[in-house]
Amino acid sequence: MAIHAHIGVLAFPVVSHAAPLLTLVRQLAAASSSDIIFSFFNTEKSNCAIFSGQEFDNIKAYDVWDGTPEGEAFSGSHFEAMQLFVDATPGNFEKAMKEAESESGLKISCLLTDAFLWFACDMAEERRVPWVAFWAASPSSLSAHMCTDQIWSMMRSIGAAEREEKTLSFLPGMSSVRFSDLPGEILPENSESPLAIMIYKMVQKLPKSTAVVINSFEEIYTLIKNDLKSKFQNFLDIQLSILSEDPSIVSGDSDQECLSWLEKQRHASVVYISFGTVAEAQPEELAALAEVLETGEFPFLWSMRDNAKKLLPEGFLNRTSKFGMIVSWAPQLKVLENPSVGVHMTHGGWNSVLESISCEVPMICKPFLADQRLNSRMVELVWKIGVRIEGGVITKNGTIEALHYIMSNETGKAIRENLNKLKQKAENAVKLDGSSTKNFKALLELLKSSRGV
Ligand code: U2F
Repeated sequence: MAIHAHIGVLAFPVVSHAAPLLTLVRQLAAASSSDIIFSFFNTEKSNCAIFSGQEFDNIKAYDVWDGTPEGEAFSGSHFEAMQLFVDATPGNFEKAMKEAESESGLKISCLLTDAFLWFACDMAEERRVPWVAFWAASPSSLSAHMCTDQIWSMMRSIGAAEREEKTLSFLPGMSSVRFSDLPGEILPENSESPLAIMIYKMVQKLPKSTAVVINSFEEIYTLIKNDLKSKFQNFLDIQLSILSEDPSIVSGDSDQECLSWLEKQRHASVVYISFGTVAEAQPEELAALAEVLETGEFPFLWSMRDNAKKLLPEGFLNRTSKFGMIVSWAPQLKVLENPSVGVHMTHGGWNSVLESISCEVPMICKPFLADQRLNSRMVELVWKIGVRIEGGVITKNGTIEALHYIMSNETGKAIRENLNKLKQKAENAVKLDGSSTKNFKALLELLKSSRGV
């Protein structure tokens, strides 16, 4: 079959952005019967993490420079890595795109990029091709970012003290959300941070995109969705968490070990803890959580980066080894699917929230940054599928209270019923005539109709 379109996919190299983008691309490639090729541009490290050595038909991965000066080994934080990468854009992408065009003999006919990469708007204009932007975080955070100017002007009219409790009732679907729940990048005092600058530039460019794609399902947020639809030429919700059947998900002995351990636990008894790929809890918060797990003998599976383990109380691992397990990376979707998991203690990252919904696991949210406070609010007050840890800080009492709330028959039952209803909606969205399926087909048609030269 003749190839019609060459899609240049530009990823933002953090797991929770690049992995769902690859999931989307894999679904598109599988559905497009070889008339589209995808060149996937991402840093080497991120490509290694998300492809895990696998190859997929019609998708070719290209490594772009991550910005680390040649000959230097990078040893900084996530944020420093992000900054180096941002400084290397768009030149690093341009270089790899030329290589892909020359190898395939096909000009890139459409750009499908992480929405953060706002400069793709200019690239697409220069190349006279469509720009499809993929927003990896939650719909409510996109909605809030798109209203940054309005939020600033409201903030000028209220005192700093009022921010804590005052809600964003002037924004559609946000009446339960407080100013203090907003992502830090929206706040005027952070407007000079590199991430805030990047997102603000994106806000200016997104209305020019041919389409904005988001990992979600329309039925979860009608008012916000309608508002977003009015702001963009095309706004497409595609439910990736349910669509994805990632073969890399159980990727090694340690994954298998933790799934086998779960098999031996009682139904809905295990507390699964993960604060995602970026957030770091304070040492005193880790200590409080460890104490609750140990004294209450709660069965737990804790996904914790190696560098955080040294912050645990001395002897904790030995003393809890009969009922707990700590891993540096868990096959999260498989873990949440396991019936022994009773509660998901999460930072409220968007992918984690969606995964908890699709596996019907109640959440205890401990938000840290970005859209996590917003998502936690929606979890607790709008969807009523979990609780936000009191005061947003892990304390002994707050954790015990939240665990009892979820584990108790009455409140836990209501949460599980709400989860079940949402999960049904998510499943309906990916049925043949579901909203997500329709949006997916619309996106596929859009990509197909872009023509290589
Ligand atoms: C940033 O979020 P994170 O990457 O910290 O968190 P998530 O959006 O929840 O994504 C984490 C993904 O990593 C997977 C998990 C999710 O798909 O299943 N994972 C895993 O498989 N095993 C583990 O041990 C731990 C995680 C940001 F901080 C958030 O505020 C945003 O909402 C998010 C999306 O933009 O990106």
